[in-house]
Amino acid sequence: MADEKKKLKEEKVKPLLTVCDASQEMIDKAKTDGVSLVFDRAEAMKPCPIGAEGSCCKNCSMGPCRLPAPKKKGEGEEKKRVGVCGATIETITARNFIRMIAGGAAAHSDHGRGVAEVFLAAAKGEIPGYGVKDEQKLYQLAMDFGVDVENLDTQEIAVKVGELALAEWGKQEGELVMAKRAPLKRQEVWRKLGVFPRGIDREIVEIMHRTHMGVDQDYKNLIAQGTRAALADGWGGSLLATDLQDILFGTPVPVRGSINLGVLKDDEVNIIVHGHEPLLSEMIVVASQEPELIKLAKSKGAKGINLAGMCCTANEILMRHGIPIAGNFLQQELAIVTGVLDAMIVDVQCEMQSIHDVAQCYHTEIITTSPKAKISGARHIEFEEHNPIATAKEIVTAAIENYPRRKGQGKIPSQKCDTVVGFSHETINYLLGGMFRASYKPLNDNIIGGRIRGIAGVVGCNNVRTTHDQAHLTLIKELIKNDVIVLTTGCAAMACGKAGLLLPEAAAKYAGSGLAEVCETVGIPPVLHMGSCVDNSRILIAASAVVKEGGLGDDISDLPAAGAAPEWMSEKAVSIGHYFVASGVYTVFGTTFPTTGCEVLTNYLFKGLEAELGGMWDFVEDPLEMAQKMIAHIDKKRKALGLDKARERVLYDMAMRREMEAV
Ligand code: BF8
Repeated sequence: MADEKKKLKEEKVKPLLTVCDASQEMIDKAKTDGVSLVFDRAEAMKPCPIGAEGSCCKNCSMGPCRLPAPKKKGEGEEKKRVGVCGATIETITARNFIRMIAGGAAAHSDHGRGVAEVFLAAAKGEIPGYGVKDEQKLYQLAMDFGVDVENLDTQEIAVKVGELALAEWGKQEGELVMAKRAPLKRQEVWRKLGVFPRGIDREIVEIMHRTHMGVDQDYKNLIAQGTRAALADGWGGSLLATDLQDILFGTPVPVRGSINLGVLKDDEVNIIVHGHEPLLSEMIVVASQEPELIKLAKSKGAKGINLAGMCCTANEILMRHGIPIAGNFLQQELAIVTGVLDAMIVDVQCEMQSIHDVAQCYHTEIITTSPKAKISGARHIEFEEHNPIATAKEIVTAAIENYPRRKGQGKIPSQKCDTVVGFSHETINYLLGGMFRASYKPLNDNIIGGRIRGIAGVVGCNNVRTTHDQAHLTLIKELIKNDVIVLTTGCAAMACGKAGLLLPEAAAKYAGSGLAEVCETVGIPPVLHMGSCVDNSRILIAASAVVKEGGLGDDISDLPAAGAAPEWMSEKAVSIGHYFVASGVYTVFGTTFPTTGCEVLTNYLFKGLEAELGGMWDFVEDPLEMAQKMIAHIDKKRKALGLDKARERVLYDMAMRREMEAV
């Protein structure tokens, strides 16, 4: 550990851009080609220190009011920190923070609404090619909504579920139905604090109202509304998106795939689907396998059509179809730099506008598909949701037509790694307990017995302000080494995939002896890929299932568990982080934290919230220190549950065993 710390310290002097060799190769190629990338722009433009700390208010035209941290500390100094209207630094920072939650919750939830609309149309038989793939999950959701499953046929149930789900966005009164999947004690916490979410849209709009000039000027009251909106995201919009996608496209089961830029092929038409919604990409998978389109590709001189994913769309289609992943957030420009990408199809979220500029230097066609997300200058082929296969064929045809325009050979990095993905909550249940007695009991027993020390969710983005993928990998390796099983989603999951952590073999190589023993017995990796960012809701459901199984307390906040997003960058990450905190989880962010300009608010988020919600925020830059803090929290929870002795015993047994082996 001392060596690793020293290495990290040295790199701080001259930080690496990435720890991904394929990415470094393409960064070098871009330099030779004279192409500017996100890494170059980040070097040229340093973040505004006042904005980065959340201390700038631009919510009216009397400002912007910039309130840098005082050189001297103390209450008197803080009192001087007010905006033109008199808004205190606490109010300003809290407003900025919950506006980030609103942005993130809106992104996930509007994605979910889109899925619900398509689901309802598909249920009515209006979309050829889409239908119910997971009936059992449909019945489960129908029962949550109180639909009479006994007396209706599958189609009628699906229509009712679609209507009731869609109504959750516009609901004005009452409680969100899906949030009742949380443990009862957790629900009571929310009710007592008055933060049980109502309609999804309502909570987001209320943030925008309360943060308008001259409205809510009490930082705790502002954060409470942030809590309600974040919960509406995690237990509402995101959870509905996940469930409805599973019903429409199938609940993921473990599947092998491969990941990194090496999945591109120099003699095939390469198409990358990049974004978040699986609605169109599901049909692009179908279109790319159509014999007539493969024939067309061959007529242009290609050997076939090679489809790959990027960002969260990649997670969705890898989990359901085994389609390879080309890379995570910071690799989107790099895929174009290979010179062999014939089309990049984008829908919504996390698409850098610069992909269009980078594409100008090669031959790649950027095709936008959502009316909500166009890029100036890029080609737009709108996703016709009532006839998705027609749109998909048009897009694949455009990519094929572009293949002969490649400028020269291109260069594809050799790196690609095998992965096993698709650990939905249901799959974990089956794998642990067996098909006929699906249960979390073996997991709980192993946590109680101490082989597994605890559970960590490590999720989130890449951020160009820190070395690409490094914090994810350092943190996760340290956690599994200490017998903490890791659940992962989003770009963090892809970083793990590229480093070989999503393979069952990784248990013997990286995990502590207790965790390795469990993984080897069940045949799972020590890091479980659970999907895209909306699928963080799967982690909430898995945590609730662990509570309901018994023996580890009666609330999520009792579990020996922690969460982290070491390379976060998006507003969606803030919403996710806050719904984990509000669900009772100790949650740590790395790289930067958006309230550090206000000590009072930061203390409230990092310490004060624990007394109210059982979960709290933290910010740690060094990923090894982050791991130690998460493990300390896990141990604190083990102790509260009276499980510290069990682990000591297990460790003693292991030591004894090793000693015996040595003899
Ligand atoms: O939604 S992890 S960079 S791709 S925001 Fe974006 Fe972050 Fe990646 Fe998925 Ni999530």
